[in-house]
Amino acid sequence: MNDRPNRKNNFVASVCPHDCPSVCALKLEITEDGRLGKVRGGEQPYTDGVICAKVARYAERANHPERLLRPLRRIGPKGSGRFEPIAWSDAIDLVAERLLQAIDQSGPETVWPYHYAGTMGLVQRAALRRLGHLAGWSRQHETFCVALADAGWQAGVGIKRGVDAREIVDSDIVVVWGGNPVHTQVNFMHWTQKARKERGAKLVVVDPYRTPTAEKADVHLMLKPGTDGALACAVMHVLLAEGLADRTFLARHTDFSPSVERHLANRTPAWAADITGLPVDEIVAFARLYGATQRSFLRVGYGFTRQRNGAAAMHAVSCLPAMTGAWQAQGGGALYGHSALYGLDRTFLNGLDGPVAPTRQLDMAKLGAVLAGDERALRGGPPVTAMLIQNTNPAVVAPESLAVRHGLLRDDLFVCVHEQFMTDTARLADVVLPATMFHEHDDLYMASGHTFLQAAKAVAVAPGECRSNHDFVSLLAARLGIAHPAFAMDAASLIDRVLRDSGKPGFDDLLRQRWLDCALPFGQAHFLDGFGHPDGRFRFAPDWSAIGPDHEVMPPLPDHLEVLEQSSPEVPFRLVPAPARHFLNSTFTETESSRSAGERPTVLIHPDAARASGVADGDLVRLGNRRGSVRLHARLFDGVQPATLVVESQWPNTSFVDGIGINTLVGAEPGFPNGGAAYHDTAVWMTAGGAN
Ligand SMILES: Nc1nc2c(c(=O)[nH]1)N[C@H]1C(S)=C(S)[C@@H](COP(=O)(O)OP(=O)(O)OC[C@H]3O[C@@H](n4cnc5c(=O)[nH]c(N)nc54)[C@H](O)[C@@H]3O)O[C@H]1N2
Ligand SMILES: Nc1nc2c(c(=O)[nH]1)N[C@H]1C(S)=C(S)[C@@H](COP(=O)(O)OP(=O)(O)OC[C@H]3O[C@@H](n4cnc5c(=O)[nH]c(N)nc54)[C@H](O)[C@@H]3O)O[C@H]1N2
Ligand code: SF4
Ligand SMILES: [Mo]
Repeated sequence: MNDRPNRKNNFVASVCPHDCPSVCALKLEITEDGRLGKVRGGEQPYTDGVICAKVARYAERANHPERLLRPLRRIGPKGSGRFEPIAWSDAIDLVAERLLQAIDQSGPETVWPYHYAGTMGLVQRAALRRLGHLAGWSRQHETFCVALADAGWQAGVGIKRGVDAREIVDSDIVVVWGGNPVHTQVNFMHWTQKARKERGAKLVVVDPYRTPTAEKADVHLMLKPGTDGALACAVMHVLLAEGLADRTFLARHTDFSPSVERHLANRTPAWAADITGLPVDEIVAFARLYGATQRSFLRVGYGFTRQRNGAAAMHAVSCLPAMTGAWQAQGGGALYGHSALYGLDRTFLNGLDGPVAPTRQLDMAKLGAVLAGDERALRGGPPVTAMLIQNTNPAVVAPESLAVRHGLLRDDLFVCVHEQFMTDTARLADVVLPATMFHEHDDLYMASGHTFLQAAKAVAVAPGECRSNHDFVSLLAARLGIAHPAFAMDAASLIDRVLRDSGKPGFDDLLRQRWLDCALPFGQAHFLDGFGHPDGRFRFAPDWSAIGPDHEVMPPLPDHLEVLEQSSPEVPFRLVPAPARHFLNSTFTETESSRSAGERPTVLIHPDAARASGVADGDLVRLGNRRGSVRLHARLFDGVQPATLVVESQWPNTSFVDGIGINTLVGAEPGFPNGGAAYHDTAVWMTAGGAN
C-alpha cells in the first residue's frame, strides 16, 4: 500500500473514476484493515461536497463477496461459467501463448485489444491502447459514446470546450438539452438549483420522456426522439423573425449570411411541430423565453446525439447561443464537454512516441459484425481471433447483443477479460483476470463537466490478487518481448511523465495542491477571442468533409436530417434505452442496493399505446425487431409520446426474463458523418403477454 496523502479525520482524498461528466472529488474512509469505508463528496469547488447515491455506497461494491480476486481459466464449454483458479504467471503464459499462436496464423492485426471507459483514469484507461499500438494490433474506432456528439460540436464551435458550469449561478435560464442530469450528473443539478433559488432561474428540459430532471423543470419539451434539429431550427426561425437574434454578434463572430437566413425562414414552427410532435405554441414560447436573455446556459447532453442524425442535431442545437449572442454574457453560452481545456500530451502514454504500424481501426460498436467475419466490418483485414478486453462489458453495452454473444462464443476465438466482477462478458471468456478498483491504484483524471485536473493515489490494499490495468499490460508486454519505457514505469511515474510533458506540475505537486483549475479567462472561455476554426468564426455552414468520411448526406446548413431508423406499421414504436439512475452503464448492477432501487427491467408505455396493444400496468410484454426480441415488464406512464417507449438500462442480460438484454434491439449501423452508436434510434414492435 502507498502512503496516504491528505489524511483528514480518517478520510483521504480521491477521485471518482467512473464514466461520468462530474468526475467528483471524493473523501474516502479507509478502515483499520485497509478497506474502503464511507465515501463522501470532496471540497473541490465544482463537486462542492455533493456526490451521487451509488458512489456514496461504494464500500458495498468494493468489498462485495462476488468481487473477482484470482485469475481464472475456463474449464467448461464457452459460456458455461465453469472456471478454475490459476496463478498469475500461468495466466500470463497462457494469454501470451494464445496471442502468439493467433498472430502466427493471421498476423498481428488478428488481435483486437478492446477497451473503453470503465475507469476514466488516463493511465489505467490507456493501458491496452498503449500495448496495442506498440504490438501492431488492430485499433478501434471509439464509437460507444461521443463520436456523434463530438462531430456535431466540432462542426460549429470547432473545439471541445465550453462555458464553466459554475457560471450557472449567474444564469436566467438553464436549458438541459437531451440529457438527464438527475440520473447522469447530479452535480449539474446542484448548481442549477443554486441559480433557481438565488436568481429564480428557469429550467427547461428537452427530452422525449418526463425524466426526473424534466419533473423538476419549468418547461419540458417532450419531443419525438431524433427530431432535435427541427426544434432548434424552428427556435432560430422565431428568434430571427421576432428581432431576438443578435445581429452584431452574428456579423462579428459567425459566418451567418443571407443564405442561412433564407434557409431558416422556411423552418417554421409549424414545420417543426409536424416533425417533433410538439405543439406550435410550445415551440414559439420556448424561443421567446430563450431569446429574452443572453444569460442562457445551454447544457447539451449526449443523449440526443445517439441518433443516426445526432451530429446534425448537435450542430443545429449549438447554433442557438450564437444566434442570440448568449456567449457574451456571464452565465450565458453552452457546455458540451471540456476535454480540450486540459492540454495534456498523451503521446508517450499511448505508446505513440516512436514509429508505430498504421493498423486498421475496427468500429467497437460493430463487434458482432467483426466477429461474424463481415468483410466490410473487418476493413479488408484478417479475421479477429484473439481479444483482450479491459474496462468495458460489451456483451451488455454494445449494440446487437445477440450477434456479440454469438461472436464471443466462437470456438476459434481466444478471449481474455480483465474485470472487477464476473460480468456477462467475462462469463464468455477463456481467461478472466482480477482488476483493482480506483482506490487501489494511482491515476490522473480530467473531466468533461468541469475544469479541474485531479490525481489520486492508491489508498487501500488491493484484495486477493487484483492487479491494475497498467500492471497487467506491463507484465504481458514483458512476456511478449514488447519493449517501451512505459512498461518499466509504475503508474505514478507515468502520471508524472504525462504531467511534465504537458507543462503541468508533477504528480506529487498535484496531489499536494489537490487539483489544478484549468478554466480559461472569460473572453477565451466564451470564445469572444475566436471559436475553434482558423477564422475564429462559429460556423452555421460547417465543412462536414473535414469531420468524417460519410459527409455527403450532411445538411449544408443547420437542419433536421432524415436518416433515422424509420418506424413503420411493422415496427411502430421508437425505443429510447436511456441511462438508469442507480447504475452507471452496466456498473453497479452487482450491488444489492442499486438493484432493489432499480427494481427490474421495465418499459415505460403511454396509456393510449398500452390500451391499443392490450397491455396493462405490470404485464409482461415483448419488444422486438428484425434483430431479435426481448421480454420485460410494462409500466404505464403518461410522460412520453404514444409512439415512444423508454427502457432505463443497462441491466445485465441475465436480469431479463429470457436472459436477452435491451441492446439486442439496437442496431450497429453507424451515424453520420464519422460513425457513432445510435442507441436511441431504434424502431420496435410490441406485443402483450410476452408472446411472440
Ligand atoms: N446514473 C447514471 N449516470 C451516468 C450513466 C448511467 O448509465 N447512469 N452513464 C454515463 C455516461 S457513459 C454518459 S455518456 C453520460 C450521459 O449523460 P447525458 O448527457 O445525460 O446523456 P444521456 O444520459 O445519454 O441522455 C439521456 C437522455 O437523453 C434522452 N434522449 C434520447 N434520445 C433523445 C433525442 O432524440 N432527443 C432528446 N432531446 N433527448 C433524447 C433520453 O430520454 C434521456 O433522458 O452519463 C454518465 N452518467
Ligand atoms: N442501451 C444503452 N446502451 C448503452 C448506452 C445507453 O445509454 N443505452 N450508453 C452507451 C455509452 S454512452 C457508453 S459510454 C457505454 C459504456 O459501456 P462500458 O464502457 O462497458 O461501461 P460499463 O458498463 O461501466 O463497463 C465498464 C466495465 O469496466 C469495469 N472496470 C471499471 N474500472 C476498471 C478498471 O480499473 N480496470 C478494469 N479492467 N475494469 C474496470 C467495470 O467493472 C465494468 O464492468 O455503454 C453504451 N451502451
Ligand atoms: S456523480 Fe458521477 S463522478 Fe460523481 S460520484 Fe457519481 S458517478 Fe462519480
Ligand atoms: Mo458514455
